[in-house]
Amino acid sequence: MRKMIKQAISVSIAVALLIPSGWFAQNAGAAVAAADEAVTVFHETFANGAGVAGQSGGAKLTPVTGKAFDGNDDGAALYVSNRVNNWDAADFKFSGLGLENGKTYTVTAAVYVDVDETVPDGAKAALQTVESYENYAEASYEAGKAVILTKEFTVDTSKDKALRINSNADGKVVPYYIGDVRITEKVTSGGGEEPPRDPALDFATIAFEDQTAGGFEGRGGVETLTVTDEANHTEGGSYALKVEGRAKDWHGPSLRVEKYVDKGSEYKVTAWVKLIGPSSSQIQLASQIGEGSSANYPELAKKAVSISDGWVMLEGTYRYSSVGNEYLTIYLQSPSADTAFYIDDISFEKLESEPIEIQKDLTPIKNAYQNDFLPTRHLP
Ligand SMILES: [Ca+2]
Ligand SMILES: [Ca+2]
Repeated sequence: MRKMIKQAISVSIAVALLIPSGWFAQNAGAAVAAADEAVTVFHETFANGAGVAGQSGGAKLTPVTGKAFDGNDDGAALYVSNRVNNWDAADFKFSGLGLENGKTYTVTAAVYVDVDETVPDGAKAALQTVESYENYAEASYEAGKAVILTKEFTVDTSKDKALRINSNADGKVVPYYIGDVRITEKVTSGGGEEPPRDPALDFATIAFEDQTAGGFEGRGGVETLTVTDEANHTEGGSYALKVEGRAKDWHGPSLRVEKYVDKGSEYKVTAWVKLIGPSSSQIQLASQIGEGSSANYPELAKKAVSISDGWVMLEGTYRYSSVGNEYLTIYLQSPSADTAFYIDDISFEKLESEPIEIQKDLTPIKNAYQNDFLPTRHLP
């Protein structure tokens, strides 16, 4: 297996995946997949600023809007300027990307140079992993044109700590835009299909009007959860769930949700909360993915709340690229252990606006576009 991976990498280095700029626009809706099944593990549009991108060398990184180009329909991009050396660039640390050592990923990045820039002969956009400078891909800059850089690579944290999007030496002073960075993971690279999952069940909003806890349990096992008519948020209803007796910041009501999740889909989680005490506190809505040391706890929303606020809505979204070995929860907690509160009208809604990121039976990209690949050099 190890040998096969090494061979695959060698082939990848020898044959850089240079895709004409028009390709991305025509195929913007298709997953860029190098295997039968690819899951997006990181996607940066720069719509909310620089994100996890960090400065390399003396580059200046400036989030911009209104700069639409092929592969960057939303116009939001990161402008990389003030360049003197080819390492004056943007770095994306593996830790910030959420990449794991030993795993194989494919990165695809859309890069653009302004139409009025002077582009020296031989100047090329480039990406690689640093500090090894391996996993190199490049594509010629052309003023006013977008290029798509793509590369499959295996994370080796003994050699590398980040992904760098820069230029070759000939392009060292050319300022450029990065419009979109997507990283996918081959989830079947270990061999064999994952067992099929049942389609997600519909989630009915939990309003506690049936006077049950609706599946909520104390996350710490010591909390007191009581269905009560002391408070209610539901229109025409009477009941809410009272949460008290917490002893730790992470204690609170928790609900298993894996049977409501289609793997790879994005969900909107909404919970209404009413503070009981102390007079002000903070309440967080989060999700737990998996159990034990490998669990993740993405925060979905948090708010500072006062008793006088009455009912307050916490809402956030999360894409379940992993179903945590069939253990997923949504839960509420508070950094102060003495916080007590009511919850009501909890909903868990699949968002249909985004494509499902897991696509099976895709033609491998190197086959689908084999006539579009050009031979290229890679740096030693
Ligand atoms: Ca963008
Ligand atoms: Ca209610």
